[in-house]
Amino acid sequence: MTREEKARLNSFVAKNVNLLLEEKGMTQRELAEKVGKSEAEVSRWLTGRNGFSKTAIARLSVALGHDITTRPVGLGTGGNTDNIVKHGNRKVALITGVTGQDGSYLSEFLLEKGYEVHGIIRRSSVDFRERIAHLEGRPNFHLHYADMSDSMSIVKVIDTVRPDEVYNLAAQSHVQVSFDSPEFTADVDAVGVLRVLEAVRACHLEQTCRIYQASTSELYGKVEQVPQNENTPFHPYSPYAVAKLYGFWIVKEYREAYNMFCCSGILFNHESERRGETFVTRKITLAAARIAQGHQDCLWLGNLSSLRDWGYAKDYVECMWLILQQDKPEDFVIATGVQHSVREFCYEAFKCAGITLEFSGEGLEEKGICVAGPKNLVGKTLVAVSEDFYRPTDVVNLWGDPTKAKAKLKWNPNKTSFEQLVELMVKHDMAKVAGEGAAMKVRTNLAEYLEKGIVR
Ligand code: NAP
Ligand code: G4F
Repeated sequence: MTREEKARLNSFVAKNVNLLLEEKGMTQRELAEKVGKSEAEVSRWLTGRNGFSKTAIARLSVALGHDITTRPVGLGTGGNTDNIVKHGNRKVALITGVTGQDGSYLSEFLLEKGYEVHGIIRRSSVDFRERIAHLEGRPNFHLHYADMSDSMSIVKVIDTVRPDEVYNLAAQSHVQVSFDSPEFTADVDAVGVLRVLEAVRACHLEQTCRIYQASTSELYGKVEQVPQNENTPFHPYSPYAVAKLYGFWIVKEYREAYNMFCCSGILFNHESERRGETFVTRKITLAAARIAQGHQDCLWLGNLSSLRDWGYAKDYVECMWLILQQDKPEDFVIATGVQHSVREFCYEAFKCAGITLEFSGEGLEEKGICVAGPKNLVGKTLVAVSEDFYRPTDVVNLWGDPTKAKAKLKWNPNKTSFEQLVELMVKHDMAKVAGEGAAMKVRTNLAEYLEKGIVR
């Protein structure tokens, strides 16, 4: 057997075992106990990191009551499997950035569709996987260590998983941080994309594997046209955007040069209860909740007049999938088509927390004062402006035109309105702050750090 044939057999057998586990509602731990192996060893088999010896195949077949070298027939697949189960087999997706906001929602979405989902995680001193903790241990959900700055690790994972679809979401995604760490941002957000494309080619998957690239409205930067669509010129306006521009063009280049099915979704800002706490929307909803519950005095922000087209992340991951299901590879703008300022987001969020704000003053002197709400807050300045949160160059007028996505992907950009988005985020954060109790001191310190500009 050639190396390639062996790899194919291993991946076939691993998929069978996964299908059977799900069908029987058996966990990896239970299977490990049945075959007398450690859970780690079983996990290595199931994720294709270890090949199957003849003995392993025999033991697993007995434990699962089926010859695992033949495809189980008529297995239930769970969830919506439209267009997914090919030849009785699951589609395999690899997600980079699986621990992030979008990665976690996309994992849920693809598992629901019947995919086998693999995610890349990177080593960190704190094991912070809060967003995907509820998915770990599921039979069709697997994690692999790799890093976007490490080509070999990416090649190894792609060779092991042999995905049908790659969703490249991993990035240093904070625009302001990209001014502090421009080289790291370029390495991960620009060259990282190239590494994924080359890894797919190195594993000879370029004609079968479809690739989604997480591109961004930041490409429009110092905008040259409003609203922005697929034909609007790019003018990147931060190290982050410049790196992402490379990602966009290298994807287009590989599509044309090697006929690969690789596409960019040019996504406008999308937020959720899982949004990182230093992006402006989440910083506001958390602060509104803390201020309403007496754990923070004032929220310090930067440019309140900046305009964004904010959507709900859970709605947006569907587009990533839809883009890869098209007949031909194309790039799409994904946005709501509705624009609001940071000031309006603040007003709405505090309103959801029971506080009415009135803004007065300009620039650094602008203040958001409580004019109605809890007695102890009325008359107080609850929102103020700090130079710390201004950027060397700021993108101030993002407004997307989702016409193409509506027509070709049949996607509804207005499933969740701006008001609903703010409300669901504030509701979540009101409950989070109320439940924090013992940890409140830590959170209060975070609020102080935010105020001092130590954490953006
Ligand atoms: P996010 O919450 O910041 O998640 C970023 C993910 O990338 C995390 O899983 C992170 O891992 C991972 N990552 C960062 N550096 C890595 C490295 N060197 N190796 C491996 N993984 C690495 O971002 P998001 O909001 O979900 O956004 C997903 C993607 O869409 C990003 O590429 C972002 O630039 C792009 N995008 C986002 C928006 C938006 O509004 N959310 C709009 C347009 C485009 P850790 O958990 O270990 O940090
Ligand atoms: O929430 P932001 O940090 O998001 P930004 O810069 O738009 O980037 C996000 O969306 C992009 C898509 O357009 C993604 F590509 C990117 O990965 C990320 O997810 O800032 C939004 C606006 C900016 O104009 C900023 O200057 O809010 C302004 N802002 C005002 N005060 C603030 C603050 N931003 C932050 N983070 N913190 C503030 O205190």
